[in-house]
Amino acid sequence: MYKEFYPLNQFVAIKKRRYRKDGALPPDGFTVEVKSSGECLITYQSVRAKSYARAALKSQTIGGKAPVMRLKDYPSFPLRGVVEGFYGKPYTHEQRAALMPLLKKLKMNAYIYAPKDDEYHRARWREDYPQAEAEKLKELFESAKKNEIDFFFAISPGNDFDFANGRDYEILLQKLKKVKAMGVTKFALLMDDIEPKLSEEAKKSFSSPAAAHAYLANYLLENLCPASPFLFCPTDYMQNFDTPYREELRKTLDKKIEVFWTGYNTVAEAITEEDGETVTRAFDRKPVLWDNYPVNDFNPKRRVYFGAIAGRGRKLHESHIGYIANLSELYECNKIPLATMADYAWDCEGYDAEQSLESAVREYFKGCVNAGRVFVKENAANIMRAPLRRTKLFETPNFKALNRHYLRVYAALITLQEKAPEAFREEAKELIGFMKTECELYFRYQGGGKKETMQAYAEPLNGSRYAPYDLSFLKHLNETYSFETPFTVDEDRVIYRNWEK
Ligand code: LTM
Repeated sequence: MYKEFYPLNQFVAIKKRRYRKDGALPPDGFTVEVKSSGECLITYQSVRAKSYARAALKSQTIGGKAPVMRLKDYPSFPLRGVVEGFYGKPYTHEQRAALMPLLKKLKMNAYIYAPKDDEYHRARWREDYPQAEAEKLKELFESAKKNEIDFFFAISPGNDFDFANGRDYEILLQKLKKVKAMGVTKFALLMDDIEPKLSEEAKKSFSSPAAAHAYLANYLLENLCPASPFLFCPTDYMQNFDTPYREELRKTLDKKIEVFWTGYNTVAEAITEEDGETVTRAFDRKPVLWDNYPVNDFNPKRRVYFGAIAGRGRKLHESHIGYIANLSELYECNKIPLATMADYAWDCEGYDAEQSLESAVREYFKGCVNAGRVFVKENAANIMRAPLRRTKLFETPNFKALNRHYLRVYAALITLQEKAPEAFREEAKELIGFMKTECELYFRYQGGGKKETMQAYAEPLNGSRYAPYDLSFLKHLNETYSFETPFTVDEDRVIYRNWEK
């Protein structure tokens, strides 16, 4: 809840509101004080904090009356937001525009534009955006501003940037200056997922790729936006230990530049306070956590993650200045896990994964909450937390439990097809289709279906772009019948993390 909240059992109609800016409050922090006279004083650290304060007051007001109270709140992480940083089809202009008010509602404050498959962001970074695209970027920036969201434009030139060629520096700077002319003031240089190498010529000027990367980041900061926040994603973005690359950054990267890391692993199973402290020392600054969730551009690619964020330390805010969620290509499906990440980013100490997920489900699946809950449960497993599969129920077999399960899921899917938000129905169509087909297959199996009848299901299920987590039924069928075309059962992602010293 709020960091401080003292409501009295006395309700008053607000007669007069006064606002006062208070720079001494924590970033984006605010207070709301309602007196028994009906006078209300709101203090706020930033413009968006003023909006948060108003929303907090509104949420406490029932029937036009608010409790006499004192309330204080502020976020755990000063920088909280999302990166559109996945491999896959970039969002549409409309989706991005709709994302801004959503971020505001979630009390997030940053959007980082970094779609890996926007050619002008990565593969063709030297080229300017065509007029129509540039117009859209400008509009997007305006919409971010209107919603009090900090817009960071990121560029990924690392695949073929020639560190020995002054012209490449100039091309990059001029390109970013054109983006700056649209009003953008915050930038990011991303050097992730590249081969860190230097040409023979570049080796004459730089002792290592890290030295060249730091030089480029410093050059952009100095020439583009010396007084603005600047983010940098190093090539060594994961792992919780020091590396020669990090040692170089420590020495040469301008201290004003904020650095990303993704946790112990690219997709981090767990991130501890100790990790945060080690990485802070390695970069000689508090990093920004780029949390690769609910992104799903890695194997098993058919999964869509609906579960709550978990396994992130309660005190990571002490060693990080920011918390950024890397979204998935499935714009609409992000909304539930993102809401939990926003809760974590606002209050990592008080975060309750189950409660946060439940309120996200209630908010999103209005009118079909039970069905939404069943669907989310089937797709909640992730690298951080996964329930046991139904394998044992098939081995036993426990048909009573299995029948109950498949009937419940089937009914939920039908409800969702009728009542869930249209954008969700459209985007999750293949996943819902897979789950429904699997239920039908189960009913056939349970009714003594023939092998050929069941085999006919392999083609649609194997061809589906999306699949849920628990495919133990399909595995069981593969093991029971020797199908010509077995059902595809996706492998789990390998867990790297262990707690051995
Ligand atoms: O995580 C980082 C910093 N970079 C890439 C992302 O663009 C990608 O979406 C994720 C997940 O596959 N992995 C990366 O390495």
